[in-house]
Amino acid sequence: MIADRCIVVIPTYDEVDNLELVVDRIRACVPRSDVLVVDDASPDGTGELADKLQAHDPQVHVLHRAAKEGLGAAYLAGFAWALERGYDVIIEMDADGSHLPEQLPRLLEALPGVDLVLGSRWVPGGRVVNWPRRRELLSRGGNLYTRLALGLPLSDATAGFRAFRRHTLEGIDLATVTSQGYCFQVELARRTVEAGHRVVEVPITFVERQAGNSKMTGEIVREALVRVSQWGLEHRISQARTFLTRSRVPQR
Ligand SMILES: Nc1nc2c(ncn2[C@@H]2O[C@H](COP(=O)(O)OP(=O)(O)OP(=O)(O)O)[C@@H](O)[C@H]2O)c(=O)[nH]1
Ligand SMILES: [Mg+2]
Repeated sequence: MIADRCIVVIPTYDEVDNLELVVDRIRACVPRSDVLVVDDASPDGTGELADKLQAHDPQVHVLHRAAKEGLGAAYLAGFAWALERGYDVIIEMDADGSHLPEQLPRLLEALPGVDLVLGSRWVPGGRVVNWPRRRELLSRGGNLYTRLALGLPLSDATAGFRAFRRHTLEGIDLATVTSQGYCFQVELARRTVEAGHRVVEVPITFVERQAGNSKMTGEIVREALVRVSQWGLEHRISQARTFLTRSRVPQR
């Protein structure tokens, strides 16, 4: 396990005030892990800052993308980069300080014997700090709806602090993943569970960003609502089909 090659993939858009601290903390907390910053041509100079960090540390890498295409597309590009280079463990993490690098070891410790570890706010021991009530309600409500609609046995399917084994990502047809915002996290969690992979949730502390602006938009919420409802309907139809097939009286 300790010999596994790990990489933390961090998508960034306008995170110039957050990136250096988060990268430093990751390198201090899990020195054996590499870091890949996936920047979508941030106008605030985040990409240039990432280049500077890379120049000083051979374990920091940067993937520059031409334009802002959303969290999902950035992660897919980062995963492809990491899989091509043979990493065994691929970790998702935000740049804004909401995910604590100090809790990375906790995620990695839970990985033996499972395929995906989710850092979860909504399991016992998980918590949020300084999050506006409105955001907490949105996250709790969204997760409850997701669980009920999709029958997913997860408390925090929208969480973005996770550790995948490479074979878990290889077992998902990433070319067909099209979600952009939070929904990307739900889509990956759902596909992982459907592929029969083992998922565990470990409690994390999620801290509201102190610098920079949230990229959350109404469109991101709308995308999640529409897609989760669609997948929920498909899930129920397939359950009903299975039930009808099983309950059919055998014909002679
Ligand atoms: N490369 C890239 N990164 C993005 C994009 N949108 C968001 N990000 C990054 O994805 C991470 C999560 O985005 P946030 O803006 O923090 O969104 P959030 O965590 O859902 O919202 P808050 O809780 O309000 O911060 C951050 O590191 C962002 O910089 C994008 O289009 N491209
Ligand atoms: Mg954030």
